[in-house]
Amino acid sequence: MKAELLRAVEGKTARVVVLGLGYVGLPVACLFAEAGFPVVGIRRSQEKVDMINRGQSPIEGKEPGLAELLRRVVVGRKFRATTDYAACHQAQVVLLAVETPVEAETKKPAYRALRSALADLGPHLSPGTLVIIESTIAPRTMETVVRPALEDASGLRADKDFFLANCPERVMPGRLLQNIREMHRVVGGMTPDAAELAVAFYRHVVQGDLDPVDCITAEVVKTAENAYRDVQIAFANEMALICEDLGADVWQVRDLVNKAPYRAMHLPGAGVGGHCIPKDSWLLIASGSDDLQARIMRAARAVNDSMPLHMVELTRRGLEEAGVGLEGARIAVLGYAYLENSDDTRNTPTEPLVQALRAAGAEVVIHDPYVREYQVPLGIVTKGADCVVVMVSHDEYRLLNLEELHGNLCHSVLVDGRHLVDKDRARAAGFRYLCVGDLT
Ligand code: SAJ
Repeated sequence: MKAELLRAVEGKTARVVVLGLGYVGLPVACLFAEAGFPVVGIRRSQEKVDMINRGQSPIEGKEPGLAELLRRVVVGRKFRATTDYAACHQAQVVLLAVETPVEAETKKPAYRALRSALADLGPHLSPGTLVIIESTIAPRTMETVVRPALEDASGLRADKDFFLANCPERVMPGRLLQNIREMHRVVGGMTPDAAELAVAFYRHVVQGDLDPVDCITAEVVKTAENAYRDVQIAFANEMALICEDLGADVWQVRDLVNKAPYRAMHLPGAGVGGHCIPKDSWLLIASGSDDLQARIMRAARAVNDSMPLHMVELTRRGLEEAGVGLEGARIAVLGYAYLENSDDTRNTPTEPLVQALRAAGAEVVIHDPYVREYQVPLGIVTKGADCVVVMVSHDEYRLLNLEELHGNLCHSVLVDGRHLVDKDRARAAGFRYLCVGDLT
């Protein structure tokens, strides 16, 4: 079984199916098609499938090379999309890249999409297939969720009839193709054979290291690398709050701290969004026994989740200094995406900010050049506003004409959640300027 599959993988004749054609699945499918494999992608939305089969990428935002690559592999008939899971029947390698969020209240893994994909794949799973989970999953998920779900749905036995691996994705919006090609990857196998087959498969696309490990290690590495980042960002945010309280400028403090060797203080900001960082600490913690403490990670999540509400307090303070109450104030919020120059709005910090401002009685209008429903011209959004709140450091906002903006506003309060606007320039243009981490 292994030798036959290894030959097909090394010879690039193995039929590949990618389940989930989102930010992870679509670029992966295109890259394996470009490498020469026959690839079929499966997505539930017929509209998105039709778009992809026309060679059009459903992913907006700046993704260098993706639209061209997709067009090339579709025209070259190396890649097609479908909604029909029956395409899995012919597959020799199945990549699964579906969302794995956590429940809002319990913070426990919400595996609806994962379980649904496994249940749909199972009946079409053929003996000798390599199944690779690219989604980020809590440690022990391969053993306690993926293996039993596939065995029950297929009637086959993992390791005996098919191979199971976990190769967590490491992609970032804005750099999807580059990340997949260049990033080192941890390749977890339920057996050494599974890891060996997965390494041979990824070698056709990945230039970085491919490190074969067992599945629990792969699951821990992926969730830990993002929990680590969340803690680093929380430290920067806590420093911002301390500097505001002490009358220091956290941005200057950060620059000077980072001159010390081995320091790399992250950027404070208006909050931590996205489909990775806010949830992966919870995925990591969820896997442990009930008496597992994980105090630092829980505290980091609380600090980062508090930042949008801190932005509300800075807005309240700026308006009060201008003699305006939050209730009835017109507030222009710049940026709804969770990340600069991206259309991705998952877990955006702007949402809790807007909800809290509206709950306080403010009239809130939103602008975002990348998010369709908020692409109203900036001049219209800010017209007559009492306050502008910068939540995302889109390039467009770096070029704000502050004098023009000042003339457009009723009260000139500027609250900067990303240290985007130069403090002296803002004040010279007549703004009452407050920045997260710097109230000097
Ligand atoms: N953020 C800060 N301060 C920072 C860095 C980020 O407030 O110093 C905020 C961002 O504004 C955003 C959120 O955190 O709201 C997440 O930003 P991110 O740069 O971590 O971007 P993501 O969510 O796309 O994270 C991905 C992750 N990649 C994967 O999970 C494969 C993460 O591991 C990467 O480190 C990160 O990209 C990256 O480095 O760009």
